[in-house]
Amino acid sequence: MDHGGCGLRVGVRGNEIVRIEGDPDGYLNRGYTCFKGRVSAERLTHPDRLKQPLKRVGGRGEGKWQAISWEQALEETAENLRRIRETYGARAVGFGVGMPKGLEHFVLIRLANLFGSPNVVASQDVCHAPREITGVHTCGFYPVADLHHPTELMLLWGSNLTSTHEEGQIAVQLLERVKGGAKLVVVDPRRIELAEKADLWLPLRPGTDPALALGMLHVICEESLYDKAFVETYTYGFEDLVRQVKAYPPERVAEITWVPAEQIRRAARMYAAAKPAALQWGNAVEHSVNAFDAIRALVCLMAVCGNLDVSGGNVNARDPKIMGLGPFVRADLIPDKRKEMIGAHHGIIPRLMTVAPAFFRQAVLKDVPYPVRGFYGMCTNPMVAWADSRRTFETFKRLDFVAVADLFMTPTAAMADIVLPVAHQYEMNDIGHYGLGHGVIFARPKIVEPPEGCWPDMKILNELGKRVSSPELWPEDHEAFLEDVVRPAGLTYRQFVERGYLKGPDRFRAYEEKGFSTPTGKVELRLSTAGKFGLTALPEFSGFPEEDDPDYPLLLISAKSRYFLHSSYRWIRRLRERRPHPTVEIHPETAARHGIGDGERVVIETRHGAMTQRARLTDGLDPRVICASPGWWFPEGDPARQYDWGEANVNLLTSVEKLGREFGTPNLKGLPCRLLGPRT
Ligand SMILES: Nc1nc2c(c(=O)[nH]1)N[C@H]1C(S)=C(S)[C@@H](COP(=O)(O)OP(=O)(O)OC[C@H]3O[C@@H](n4cnc5c(=O)[nH]c(N)nc54)[C@H](O)[C@@H]3O)O[C@H]1N2
Ligand SMILES: Nc1nc2c(c(=O)[nH]1)N[C@H]1C(S)=C(S)[C@@H](COP(=O)(O)OP(=O)(O)OC[C@H]3O[C@@H](n4cnc5c(=O)[nH]c(N)nc54)[C@H](O)[C@@H]3O)O[C@H]1N2
Ligand SMILES: [Mo]
Repeated sequence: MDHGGCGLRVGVRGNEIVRIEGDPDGYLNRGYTCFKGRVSAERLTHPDRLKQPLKRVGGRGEGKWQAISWEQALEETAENLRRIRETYGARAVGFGVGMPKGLEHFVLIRLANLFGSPNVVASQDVCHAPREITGVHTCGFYPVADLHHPTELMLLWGSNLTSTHEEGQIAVQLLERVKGGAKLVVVDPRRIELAEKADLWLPLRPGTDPALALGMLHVICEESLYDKAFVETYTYGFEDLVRQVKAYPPERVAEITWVPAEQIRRAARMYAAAKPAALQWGNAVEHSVNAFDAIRALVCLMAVCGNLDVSGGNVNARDPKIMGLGPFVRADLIPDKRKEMIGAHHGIIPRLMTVAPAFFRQAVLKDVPYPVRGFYGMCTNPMVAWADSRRTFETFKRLDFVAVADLFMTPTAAMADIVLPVAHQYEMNDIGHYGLGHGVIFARPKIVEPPEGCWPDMKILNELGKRVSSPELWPEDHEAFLEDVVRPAGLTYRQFVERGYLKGPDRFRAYEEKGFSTPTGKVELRLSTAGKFGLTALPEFSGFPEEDDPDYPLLLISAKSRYFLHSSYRWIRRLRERRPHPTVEIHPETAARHGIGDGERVVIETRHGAMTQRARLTDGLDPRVICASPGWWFPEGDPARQYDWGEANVNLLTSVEKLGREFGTPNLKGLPCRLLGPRT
């Protein structure tokens, strides 16, 4: 569930879930599950859960609703989408998704394709797409840290695994490797739990990841610590990379990153000496305009040390025999997508197939590159999740039509014309981890029946699809999608459920036979396609994400809470009890200078906006850095103010003025800020 992929054992009485625990046979979690997982059944029975479709009756965002039937909700949604298509063309509707949960993500892309719109709007600009696509351009695949085989060293880079377990990289597996003798090196501005256990912790200045990686490459090249045989045979542009990293001696990098030169040398030597080493990276490398450079530099690091596609290194996880993504989403029906999508106008990197929220909002607000007037969103809460929440608010005000499918009312659902109540993962048959590039899919069979008015997203999309595109392209029953995915494996969905999961074969060093799937057939330390695509050929550090600003002397970062998923679940009592208020981590010295005490409300301000959280004093970060909690709004707040997204939400402080060219990524971390407070 969520991002985890944890196998769960669920106790059921009647139609009620009474107990949840980790399944010892779970392929990824081996019995572990987080607290958020154990209390997840509270989502189903919560009194505020949406249970019937709603139609807006007051002004948009006023919080006045009328309950309507599913038939009416689907008809009105379809009618509005068709009307917009007739007036402005199919591309004038954006289909919004958030973090992928199950197969619904891909059914939505299919709906967009069949409707005729190239515009699937998603937070992939700040979530995995930079890592995946940069990986593909550099080495032909998405290099995932192999937590399943012995390794000598884990380099954990901007990834808070004990809280986030991102995409099924469950921390227990990493800890297993550490117990087995692997060294642990952590690169994170905060002394996270795993930093406490680490052999070496590099508390870098936020936003300087490319410089640190280049500094490590400098040491490895200078001291000749790289894997000569691999570099010789399987890389392209090594001499250029060596020349490039000459400009990043540890002493210079220390000034940029705040990490002492000796520690940079030590980390580089440790990583290079470990055979193999796995690099587990997180969101932090893609939460800045320099994402492409940071990730390129890290893939180069993996490559020159011979850690790509080896057991215990960073692997090319091979899919089991299941239906491919392209056929599933019917990519064939929209051949011009790449040229037509909003992002094309902004010159984004080839292979990025979603539209960055920053570009989507330009289309709605300024008609650039063409007008967009409709939005269908599910599994997403853009009002809080996208950088620059005020701009998002303006965008939702300007759209002609907005439909949102969710479990609960949210600030985004509050801005809709039609709200569609969905079934929870426990209330439908589904498949997890499809399309994530981890080489494994999980069965998520239905455990209990949903409330009568709640439909699985897949069913909603299937019924909507029949109304806005050729009905014969949609199955009669949405569960046919589940069968489609596993049919190539020779299984029915039921048989798949019996197995629990399907995994591709462990195969390493495929390059020895076939080379790498890049234009040169090698790992492209220098990108051979750089000229053609207007990309920089070699990784570089082109400056801080945002310039230093004497009026805003602190640097703001954020880190996800283990008790919530982004903006979700603040309405779940047992989670909220653990974290009743949004908090910002502040070093005691900094707090003292501002006269701020632990627990006091403080205003955090950047050039782009201000918001309020409560101080949590900790010496686990540099006095020049503060770390806020992302995703906050208040389910108990004022419906007419869309549940107070304007109070404590980090994305009031971010902006989309400056974007990374490759993915349209804004700066979410490393923002110059200041503290005003305490406030009563
Ligand atoms: N409980 C929980 N689990 C989640 C999620 C959730 O919201 N809640 N979200 C899921 C999703 S969609 C994702 S993408 C993953 C993300 O999982 P992670 O990648 O772990 O996400 P974050 O918490 O954003 O950031 C990780 C770490 O980056 C550090 N950091 C901040 N700035 C910098 C920097 O400039 N450089 C470096 N090197 N580090 C920095 C932070 O201190 C933090 O410890 O988690 C998934 N799992
Ligand atoms: N400043 C800042 N901004 C960030 C980040 C950050 O670290 N800092 N992280 C970024 C990242 S990595 C990501 S992935 C995005 C996340 O962005 P989103 O995915 O948009 O954020 P969520 O808050 O998880 O919103 C998910 C919504 O889906 C609903 N939901 C849950 N299950 C279902 C379901 O089965 N069906 C439907 N229809 N709805 C469901 C939940 O109730 C919730 O309202 O945010 C990004 N934004
Ligand atoms: Mo994410």
